Amino acid sequence: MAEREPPRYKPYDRPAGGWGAAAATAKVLLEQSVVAKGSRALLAMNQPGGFKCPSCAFPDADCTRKLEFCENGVKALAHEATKFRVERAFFEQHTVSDLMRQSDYWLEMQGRLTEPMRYDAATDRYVPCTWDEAFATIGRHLQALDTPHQAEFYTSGRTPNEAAFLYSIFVREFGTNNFPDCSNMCHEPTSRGLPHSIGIGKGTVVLDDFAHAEAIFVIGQNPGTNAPRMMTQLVEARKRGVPIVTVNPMPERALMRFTEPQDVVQMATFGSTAVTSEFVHIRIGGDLAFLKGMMKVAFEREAAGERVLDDDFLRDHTVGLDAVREEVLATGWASIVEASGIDEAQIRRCAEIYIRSNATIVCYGMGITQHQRGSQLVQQIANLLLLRGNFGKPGAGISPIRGHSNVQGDRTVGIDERPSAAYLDQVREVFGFEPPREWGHHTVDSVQAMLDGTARVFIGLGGNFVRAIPDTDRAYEAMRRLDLTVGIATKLNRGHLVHGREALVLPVVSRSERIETAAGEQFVTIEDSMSNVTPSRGVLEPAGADALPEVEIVCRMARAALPDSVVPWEDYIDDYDRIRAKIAEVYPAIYAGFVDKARDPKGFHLDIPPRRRVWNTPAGKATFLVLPGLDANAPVDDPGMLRLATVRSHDQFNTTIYSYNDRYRGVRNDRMVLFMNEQDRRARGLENGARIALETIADDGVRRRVDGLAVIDYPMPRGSVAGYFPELNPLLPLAHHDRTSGTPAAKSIPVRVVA
Ligand SMILES: Nc1nc2c(c(=O)[nH]1)N[C@H]1C(S)=C(S)[C@@H](COP(=O)(O)OP(=O)(O)OC[C@H]3O[C@@H](n4cnc5c(=O)[nH]c(N)nc54)[C@H](O)[C@@H]3O)O[C@H]1N2
Ligand SMILES: Nc1nc2c(c(=O)[nH]1)N[C@H]1C(S)=C(S)[C@@H](COP(=O)(O)OP(=O)(O)OC[C@H]3O[C@@H](n4cnc5c(=O)[nH]c(N)nc54)[C@H](O)[C@@H]3O)O[C@H]1N2
Ligand SMILES: [Mo]
Repeated sequence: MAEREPPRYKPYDRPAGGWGAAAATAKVLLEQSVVAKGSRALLAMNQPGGFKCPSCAFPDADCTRKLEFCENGVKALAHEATKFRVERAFFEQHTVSDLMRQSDYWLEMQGRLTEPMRYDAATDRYVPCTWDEAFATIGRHLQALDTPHQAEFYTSGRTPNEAAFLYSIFVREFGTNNFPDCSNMCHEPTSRGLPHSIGIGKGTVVLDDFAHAEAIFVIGQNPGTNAPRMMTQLVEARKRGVPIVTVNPMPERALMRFTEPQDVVQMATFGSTAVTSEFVHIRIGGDLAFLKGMMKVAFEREAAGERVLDDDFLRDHTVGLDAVREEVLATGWASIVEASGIDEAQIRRCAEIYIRSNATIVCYGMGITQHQRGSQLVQQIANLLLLRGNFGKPGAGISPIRGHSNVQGDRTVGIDERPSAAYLDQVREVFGFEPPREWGHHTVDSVQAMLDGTARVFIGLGGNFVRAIPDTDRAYEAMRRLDLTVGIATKLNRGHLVHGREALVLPVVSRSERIETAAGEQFVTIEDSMSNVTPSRGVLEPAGADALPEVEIVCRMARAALPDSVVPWEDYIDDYDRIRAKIAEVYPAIYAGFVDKARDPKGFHLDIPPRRRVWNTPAGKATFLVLPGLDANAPVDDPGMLRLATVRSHDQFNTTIYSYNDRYRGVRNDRMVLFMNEQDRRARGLENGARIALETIADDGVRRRVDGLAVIDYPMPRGSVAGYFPELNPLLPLAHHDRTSGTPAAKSIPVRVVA
């Protein structure tokens, strides 16, 4: 592995996308030595009959586009299709303690896992084991627990519907609803907050709506990096003259200027599109105030006799407007301006854009959800959209942009720690066992259970739990006290090195690879961020002859843990249609006819009732919610306090680090970076580029500190700073989360600089 060059920081002033993206695409295929194989696979990615991109959850365009992938999709694929392998010889060479000293990047670059391994304490190494041994170990530990609630069953969002559904049935038959999952750290405020407003915890927009929108708001989201295919929608809208309002403490490059790699003329002429027409430079956590300000403008103008609200819609379809109007009008402008950091004139301009538009889409990401009032922020977006009837008409709606390619699907098919009674009744009906009724653990609860010592087994169906969760240092200690940890994965990661007394690492067949069973070739299904369910069929040979599909691993775990199970687990291993038939039985309202529908290469859309103006709320109507106050986080009384947002670089997928560069933010060869406003830096007497330490401000007696961060001048609002996830997770206290959903408030950590 090449030595790392010295870091460089230099503002990036060219458009995002374009030739830079094309070059990065070629580079990663070369690095992973998969130019031919990768290119072949790319022709099948997001194409009818092919497989779904393993990167983000943004839907594909219709099937007319020739190539349907982006720079970061290629990175995800290249890293999956890599020619490098982590085999038994690798583990012979490295003890787990040695591996612990390597970086996340280095671990990722070692390649694909190929055979099941178990931890051997005597040599501090992973050693090969058979699949039978692995399942027997899991069965033995699960059966030995005093109660099923001592086990935590994590899911990450790359797992397809079929495996996630069976996992949820297995765990419920086993007797617990402990389903921590990546969604608990991500769009849980959408899942938990939005149902109170519109009766469903999913977005209401489909891709085609972007072609009919008259205004688009992009709040707390960095699509140029994290959902690059969405740039096509934004660029096309902008070319039609649709105003695009971006609300972000960081002026993300792709949202400012973007060259469409698919646009031959733009590429040839080095042209680009100015994507954002109105940039709102919000302070971290200022969105509640900003949204309230826009609503205030609308209410003021309504009071002055202007017809700015959709009165018919409000009368026929909503409740609760009066109380919201009263609360918003009672909030003073000075406090709104102070809390958002945005002047009144700009808030009025944004409100004008909103009021003029007859069809508005609001897209949002982690900049909204990862605050202590994340669910309320989502509800405030719904409040704003309701004012002008922006549900159930073309070109309008709320559009949470989900993260993992199947995170929404996993939720839909049962990965839910707080299942409804109706759903549990249905499971009993279809499978013939009595599922547990008490709520289980979400991610934060499960970490707490490990800290308290009540959890004893952790099983991770994908993901990299220890790196994704808050309070890294304490979490490491807690994980090490467990009896058994199991990582079901494509790649070696830190989660396999921070392990329990016994530990297993089990390799899976990945998204881009063929699944062959005794019944022939199988495919899986994926639900994207806009509720389209599509088949995904891998085309490459599996990386390891000994890897198993996730479905088979789940079935065999279930059999090992539940020898007397009433569920015919063996039936599902070979024939995935049988699983889809069961999904259809458990969810008849949305999944009726699934077995046949799944064969349509273009997929199908799951019903979203608000699109029909049907509201499954207690009132039977869309519901305005009063959200008092202005800050998205609890106040902190400390004059030196900075709010820290932990964000993704352009070269990572969550805990997977592709390189140390962050092209659009002008950073090379460094991830230990703190983006800071120049005046905040000077006020602390620091040089640009100086290495400092950050400490969390918290009153729980735990000291949280990260050293060696380079302070970089960056156009951040005063008092707001940003750095990278997962390096900064040691600063994030477990207790600092959204009250409604338990989502860690990773965008608003109160910190101070220490010398
Ligand atoms: N290439 C790539 N693609 C990915 C991922 C990846 O890591 N790499 N991760 C996937 C996953 S799981 C997810 S959830 C998504 C995440 O996609 P995003 O939601 O785009 O994620 P982040 O990079 O965490 O941050 C989003 C933005 O929020 C802004 N922000 C921070 N604080 C605030 C605030 O208080 N208010 C506002 N308005 N904005 C704020 C940040 O400046 C940043 O631009 O992407 C998915 N796609
Ligand atoms: N501070 C801070 N913390 C955060 C966030 C943040 O913004 N800031 N974001 C949060 C968010 S939005 C999320 S979604 C979580 C992400 O948390 P996770 O989903 O747990 O993390 P990933 O890094 O996506 O998981 C990567 C690992 O998944 C495995 N993998 C990849 N593909 C497959 C597959 O097809 N099958 C299986 N079984 N395994 C596979 C590989 O071994 C890889 O190492 O992190 C959260 N944590
Ligand atoms: Mo996510």
